[in-house]
Order: sequence, then structure tokens, then C-alpha cells
Amino acid sequence: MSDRAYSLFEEQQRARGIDLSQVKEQLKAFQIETPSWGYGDSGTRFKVFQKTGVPRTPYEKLDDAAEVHRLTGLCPSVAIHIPWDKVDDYGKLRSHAESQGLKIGAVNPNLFQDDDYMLGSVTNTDPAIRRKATDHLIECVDIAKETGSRDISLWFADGTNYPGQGDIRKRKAWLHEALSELYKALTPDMRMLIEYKFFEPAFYHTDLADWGMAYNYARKLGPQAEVLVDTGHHAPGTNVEHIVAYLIDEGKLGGFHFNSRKYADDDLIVGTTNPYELFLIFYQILSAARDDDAAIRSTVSNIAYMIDQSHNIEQKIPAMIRSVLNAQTQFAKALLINHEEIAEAQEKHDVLGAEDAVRRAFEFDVTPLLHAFREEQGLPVNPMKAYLSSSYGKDILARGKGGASW
Ligand code: PSV
Ligand code: MN
Ligand code: MN
Repeated sequence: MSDRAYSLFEEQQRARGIDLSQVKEQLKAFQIETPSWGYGDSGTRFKVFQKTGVPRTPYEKLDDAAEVHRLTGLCPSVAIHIPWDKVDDYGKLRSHAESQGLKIGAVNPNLFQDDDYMLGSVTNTDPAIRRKATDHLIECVDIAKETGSRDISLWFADGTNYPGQGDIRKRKAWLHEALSELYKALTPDMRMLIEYKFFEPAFYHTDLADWGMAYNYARKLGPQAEVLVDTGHHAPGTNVEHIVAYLIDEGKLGGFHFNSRKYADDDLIVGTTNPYELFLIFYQILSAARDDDAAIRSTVSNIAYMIDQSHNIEQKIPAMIRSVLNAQTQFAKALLINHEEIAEAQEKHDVLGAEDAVRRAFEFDVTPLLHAFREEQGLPVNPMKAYLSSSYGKDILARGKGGASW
């Protein structure tokens, strides 16, 4: 991208009241956590595909995540999932991450893969299973202390397939009991992020089915409990950006799991199916970031942006690079929104003008901006191209097949 293209872009933006030096400052601050499980073998319920070169250990997952960060400058932390990333020494895992310029991010307990949990984990009628599940949650706090992680990120597969299968209100109380015990175990600087999902694997009712339930648990627990919005976890047509704005306003938006969906929890590459939704999510966040209320601004600055995808037909690392670049592109577009223009249109009851002011930012090609920004940061201008022409993808083939699953 030529200097000329950037100068023209800068001039165009200045004329509409957008200062690109401020935009670049905000781009510098934008970070996205990648998930360790996005680097391992994954599949659907029909088949887990075995790829050549996928990481064999949590350490190698960090190596791949570090490569994504080196090329994009966007991903300085990696979420782990326990026991998928179980190791003997978490201090060693942390040192390995740090030696590559990474941090260990959110710790995700796994309460869905043991046979014991078939009929529920923290909501199981069997007190011994509930105990085991809650102990695992607490174990994750201990792991987070060793890895230096701030967030415990919770998702429960608990639910039922048939009417009458479970006592919904009893399960609600058991879930609250487990969350309260976890909450008490947190250190003062930790947070618990409560994720919701309306179905799958349970198909009649899911104990934590939507943002309202997650919000209600978080509210009852206290300030260290917040809600996590996974973009793949809503019924078709749900206005996710409305949920985002509402939760920010209540001081309860803790983070995101970004991924793309067309039908259900598709877990595909971010921004491939509905980039406008992602842009509109960022619009709400950036609008709240301008609020006079410091508490709202503080909620916004603590939002954890994370990827949660299990792409399974693509090469792992380039698919992750694509996701984070797509997220950065939509964020950059949202930074071009002229909020004063929107406010004026709203005041004048100018419906078309307001919609136009939002959409126009989305329609800009931000390539000149992102190229100039990456150049200034000493990053490859085109991280995907840089990866494909590097030897990393070929070198990891030596790992062979049979890498870690999820
Ligand atoms: C559940 O569908 C989920 O979104 C949760 O975040 C899990 O921890 C993750 O996927 C694992 O794939
Ligand atoms: Mn998720
Ligand atoms: Mn999911």
C-alpha cells in the first residue's frame, strides 16, 4: 500500500472529523486472546479430523499462539482449558509463555467431558458429582494463581433433553451454590466470567441459557462476577449489540468469545458470516467508551476480547490469523464512526441520517490505515502473506499426526 493511498485516506478522514493519530492509539490498545483449543485437532460430533503438524502438548499450542502474535501483534495472551491443557507444572507453562512474549489468559474449567457429567455437573442430583464439579472450579482458581491469570471463564453444558428430566428450580439453586463457592475462592484481583448458551448439548432446557440468567447470577454474586458474550450462542436474529450495550451499562460485560455463526454454535472464523454484526458490537463499545461516567469507561476498558473457535477443515494457524485480522478490521472501521454526527441526527429525529452515519464508517476500506499502522509497529504489513511465505507452517509438519485434540 503506497504512502499516497494512506495520505488520501488520512485527508478523507480528517475532512469528516476523524483524527487518524487517535485511531492508531486505539488500534495499539486492541488485543485479542486466542484459545489454546483453536490450535489443536478438532471436529464436529461426526468426526474429529487429525491434521499433520498440530501441537502435541500445551507447550506447542503456546508456540503456535506466539507465532500468531509475532505476525499480527494482536494476541499477547492465550486462554487455556483444563484438563485439555493439564500440565504437571503451571509455573513452567507460564514461563514458557513468557519466554515467547505471551501471557496465560483466561482459565476455562471443563465440566462437560467426563462420563460423570452426562446428567449435569454442578446441577447433578448426585451430591458427589456436584462436589467433584465444584472442586474442579476451585482447582482452576489455584491454576490461575500459578499462571498469573485474572479471569476464570465459565461455561456449563448442564441442561436436560426432555420435560420432567430435571427439577429446573433445584438445578438453579445448585448452580448458584457452586458459583458462590467459586466466587469465595477468587482472589480480589480475579474475575469470573459467566458464559451462556441457549442450547447444545442439552436440547430441552439449558441451565444457563441466556444473558439475562448469566447477568442475574453475576449480580447476585458480586462485582467480581461478570457476563461473557459468545457471539455464537444466540438464537438466530438476536440483537447481540443490544445485549452488549445493556451489559456495559450495568457494569457487567466482562468479555467476549468471538467466532462466526450462521446457524448455531458454528465456531467458525470470526467475521466471515456477519462482519456487520461485529462492527455494530464495536460501535456500542466505542460509544460507551466516550461516556461521561467513569464507571462505564472502566467496564469498557476491562472487556476481555477472546476468540473461541474450533475450525476443523482449515489449517489451524492461518485460520486463527484470519480471525484476529478480521476482528481488527471491524474494530478499525468502528473507530471511523463519527459519534457527534450520530448524536446530531438522533437529536433531529433524522432516522436515515443516523443509520447512514453508522453504515458509512463500515463501508470504508481500512486497508491503507492498517498497512500504515502495521508498518509503524514493525509488523508485517500483510501477516497472512508473511505466514504463508515463512517456514513455520512447514517446520511444524515434523510434529506428525496425532496432536492434542481440542
Ligand atoms: C461452549 O460452546 C463454548 O463456547 C465454551 O466457551 C467452551 O468452553 C468452549 O465452547 C469450548 O469449545
Ligand atoms: Mn465460548
Ligand atoms: Mn460455544
